[in-house]
Amino acid sequence: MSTNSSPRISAATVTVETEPTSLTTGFAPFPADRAELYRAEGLWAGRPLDTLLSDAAEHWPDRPAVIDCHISHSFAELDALADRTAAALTDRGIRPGDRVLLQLPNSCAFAVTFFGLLRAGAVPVMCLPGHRHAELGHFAAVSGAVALIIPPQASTTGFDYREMAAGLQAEHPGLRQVLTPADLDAPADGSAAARGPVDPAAPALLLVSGGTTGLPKLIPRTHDDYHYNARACAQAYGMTGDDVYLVALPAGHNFPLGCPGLLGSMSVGAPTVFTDDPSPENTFALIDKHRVTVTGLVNALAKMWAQACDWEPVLPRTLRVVQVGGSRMLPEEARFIRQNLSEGMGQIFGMAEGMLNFTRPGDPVDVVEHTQGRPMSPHDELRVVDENGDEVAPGEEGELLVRGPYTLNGYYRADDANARSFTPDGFYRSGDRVRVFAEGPRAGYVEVTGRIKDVIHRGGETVSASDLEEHLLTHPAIGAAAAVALPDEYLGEKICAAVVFAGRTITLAELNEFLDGRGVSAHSRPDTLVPLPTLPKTAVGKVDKKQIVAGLTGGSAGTS
Ligand code: OOB
Repeated sequence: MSTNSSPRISAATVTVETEPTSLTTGFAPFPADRAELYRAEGLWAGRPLDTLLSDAAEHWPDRPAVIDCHISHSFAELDALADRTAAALTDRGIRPGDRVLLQLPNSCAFAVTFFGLLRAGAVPVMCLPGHRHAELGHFAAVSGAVALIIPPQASTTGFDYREMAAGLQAEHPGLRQVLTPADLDAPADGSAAARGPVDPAAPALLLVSGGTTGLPKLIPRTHDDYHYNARACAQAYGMTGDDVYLVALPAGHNFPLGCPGLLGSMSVGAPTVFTDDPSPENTFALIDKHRVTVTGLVNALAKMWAQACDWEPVLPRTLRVVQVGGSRMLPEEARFIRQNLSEGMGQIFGMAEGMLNFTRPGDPVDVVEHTQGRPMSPHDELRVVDENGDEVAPGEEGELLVRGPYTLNGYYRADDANARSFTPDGFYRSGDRVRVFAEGPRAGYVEVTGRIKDVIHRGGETVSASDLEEHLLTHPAIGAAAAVALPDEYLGEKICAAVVFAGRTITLAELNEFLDGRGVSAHSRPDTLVPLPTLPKTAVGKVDKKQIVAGLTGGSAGTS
C-alpha cells in the first residue's frame, strides 16, 4: 500500500513545479480496511492497468484491438507497439511515476501512447483535445508533469498544438519535453522499459474532473480501481468478444475510456473503433462498416443522431447498446432517442471521480426512460443527504454522497477542494441532486434532478436552474435551453433563459405567459430571454454555462 506522504501541496498554491515530486505526494489512497475488503471480495485484481492489454494479447493475439480511419492493430501488435513506445519514453528520460500530459485525438495512436506510458510506469494525465492553454497549464502545475504529448498536426478546426506547447514550456520549466507519437515510434536503444514493480494501489492515471465551475481538478485512478471499473462495466453490459465499441466522444474522457469504452472492451477481447468526427454521416457509415454494437454518447449528440435517423441513408442498425449520459435528460428526450436511434438506448450517470450508475440491457422501458440507472457495484455506497448532511427519507431528494471500490478518496494535490468535497468518513460529495427510488419497479434506481449549486439567487428566492429548464423545454418553440444567473444591481442575480429556438421564435412576454400557465411562480420566471444559434459546449460536449454567462457579461469564459 502506498503511503500518503506529506506535505501535501494545495492546488491553489502551486503555480510552477520545478522540482520533481513523488507521485504519491498529495495522493489520498483508499483506506486500508476498505482496500482489504475489495481485495477479499475479488473486486480488485492487484494487477497493473496495462495487463488488460497483455492479457488480451495472450488470449486473442490476432483479433483486431484498435481501428481508426488510417490503420488497425491486433492485440498482439498493440501490445508490441506499447512496449516499443515504453522503451522510447524510457530512452527519453521518462521515469516510473512521472506524470505526462496526454492530449491526442481519437486514434490508434492514442491507444498506443496511453499503453506505452503505462508500460513505462508513467502516469498519463488525460487531457482532452478541446483543452487549451489555461487547462493544460493548470494540469502541468498541479501534476508536476515532465512532458506533454500532442498530435503532430493542427486540429481539424486549425488549432496549433505546437504553438500552445511552446507557450506552456516557457511558463512551466518542469515540462521538459513536448513529444508527438512519431517521436516515440522509432526503434529505441533500450530493448524494453524497465519500470520495476508496480504498486496496484498507486495512481495509474489522472483523469480531469467534468465540473463546470473553475478549472478542472485532477482525479487519481489507481490500477486496482480502474482495472475493476473497466471489467465490471463491460460485464454489466454483457459485452463479449463479439462486440465492437465505437469511441465517438474524446477518448481521454472516463466515459469512452473505461465505462466500458476502450479498456472494458479490451477486457473481453472486443475491438475499439476510433473516430474524430462524431457527425451522423460519418459515424453511421462507420457503425455499418465495422458492425459496431456498443457506444457512449453525451445527450446532445444522442439527440442529433436520433434526429438524423430521419434522413441518413445508412442507419446504425448493429447497435445493441447506446449509453447516453453526461448531463440531465428528461424522460421525453430519452423516449425520443430510444424510439428513433436505438431500442438499446440506456442511461448512464457517471463521473470521472468514480461511481457509475446505469440502466442495464433488458431493463423495463419505464426504468430506461425515467431513471439514470443503478450503481455498477454491489459495493458502491450511496447516501442522499439534506443541506445539514442528514440522510433524507427513502425516495426523497438530496445531495448524493458516494464511496466505493472505484471512487476517489481525494482530488490530486488539492487540499482545499478535498476539505470541502469529502466527509470525515470518506464519502465524496458529488454536488448532484438525486433521488433513489425506494419502491415500485424503479426501486434502487437513481434519478438526477439537478446540481446542488446550479441555482439562481434572485432577490430572496433560490431558483433551481434545472427545474426552470425542464419547463422551458416543454415549449414547442424551444429546442434547447439553459437557465443561468446574471448579475443584477437590485436582485443580486436575475434569471436568464438562453435558448435555441426550434423553427419559430417567441418573445419573453409570450414565454412568461406560457410559464404562468404551467404554474411557474413569478419569481422563478426568466427576466431576460437570449436566443442563441447553439448552446456552447465543454470539451466533452456538455452545455457550458460558464461560457454562456461570460458571453453575456463580457467576462472571460474562464477556461473552456
Ligand atoms: C461524466 O463524467 P464527468 O466527470 O464529465 O461529469 C460528471 C458529472 C456528474 O457529477 C453529473 O453532474 C453530471 O456530470 N452527469 C449527469 C449524468 N451523467 C453525468 N447528470 C445528469 N444525468 C446524467 N446521466 O459525465 C460521465 C462519466 C462516465 C460515464 C458517463 C458520464
